[in-house]
Amino acid sequence: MDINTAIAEMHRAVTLEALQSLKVHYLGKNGLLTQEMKALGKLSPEERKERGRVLNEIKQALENAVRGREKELEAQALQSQLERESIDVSLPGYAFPAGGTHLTSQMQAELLSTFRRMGYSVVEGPEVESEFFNFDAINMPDWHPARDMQDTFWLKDSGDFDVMGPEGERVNNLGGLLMRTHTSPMQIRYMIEHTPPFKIVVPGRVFRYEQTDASHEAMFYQLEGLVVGPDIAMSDLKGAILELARSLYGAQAKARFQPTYFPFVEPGAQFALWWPEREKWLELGGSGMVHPNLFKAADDYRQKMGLPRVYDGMTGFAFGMGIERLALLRYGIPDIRYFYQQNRLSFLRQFKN
Ligand code: YSA
Repeated sequence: MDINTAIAEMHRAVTLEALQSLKVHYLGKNGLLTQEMKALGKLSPEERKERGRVLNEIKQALENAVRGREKELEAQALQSQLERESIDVSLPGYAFPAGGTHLTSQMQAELLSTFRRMGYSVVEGPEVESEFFNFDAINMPDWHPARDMQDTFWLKDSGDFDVMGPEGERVNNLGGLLMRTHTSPMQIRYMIEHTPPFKIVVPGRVFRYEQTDASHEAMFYQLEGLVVGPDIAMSDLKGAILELARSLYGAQAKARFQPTYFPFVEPGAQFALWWPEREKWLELGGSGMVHPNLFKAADDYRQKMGLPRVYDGMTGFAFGMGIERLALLRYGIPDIRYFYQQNRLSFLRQFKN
């Protein structure tokens, strides 16, 4: 074994693993130096003493060489790790995409805040509705031709639902289940559970089984309004819609009512708002004075549930409008299908708030 060769090899080791195997090769249990140490026993005492001293010096020198190289390699490893993991704080960061409020939600929030200012409460109702609330209770029994005006998604095999009274007796049959075709069923739901006077608006999704086109979606949002009290008149309805027009389009805005038919109001009127800036009328929805049959339906239901009748002598107005329709007209959007079906971010981002 040549000590100079051994030390030179150790200095040339480029990794800690290579150095470790050299250490084993020379100093390990069966290493070259260890073998020479073991051979000492065969020498005479004189020779053993001298050879032993030399071998110890060699051992010392090899161990020093291993330790020295180990330190160098460890320092190198640390250095390259630091270089690898260093962070350049001056590099530009990543911009994380932030979401925005959907155009329909923005429109809805604006409408709700207008009505809140006028003292209305905001309530919501179920999207899966019964035939009873969606049609029968609002004066559209199953023979009524007006049912055809709103093609319906029925829930498959939903069966009929019964409502039980306080004594466990069958109070009402709610018919089958469907996706509500408008927000009007909330008129009856609310009247059953509350005592007048009240003013509510009901925002929500509605569903119609119909061919989509530039102004018709199968799923869209409506805003329903209902005001009931002892002396509510048609002029109150006109005042509320005019206030809505002014809040959306400023002091010059106007509202227009034209007679039309909805089973749940008498008289009924469709309404439009005048947009002074563009000088045009925007047809927004339907409205009218609550039909006496709705008050009767609500009171009959209450009575069956053991609640007092509270709608005798009451009058009220109601209205319903399409929320997307308002946004379409306001921004001149050519097709309602941009809102949901195509999910096109380039469209939605134009209305980022
Ligand atoms: C009428 C009188 C009341 O006292 C209360 C409410 C109403 C509104 C009634 N419930 C209703 O749904 N009437 S409607 O079928 O004419 O729809 C109202 C508004 O919803 C429309 O004016 C339109 O703006 C919007 N709309 C209707 N079908 C639509 C639609 N928007 C998008 N896609 C469709 N398929």
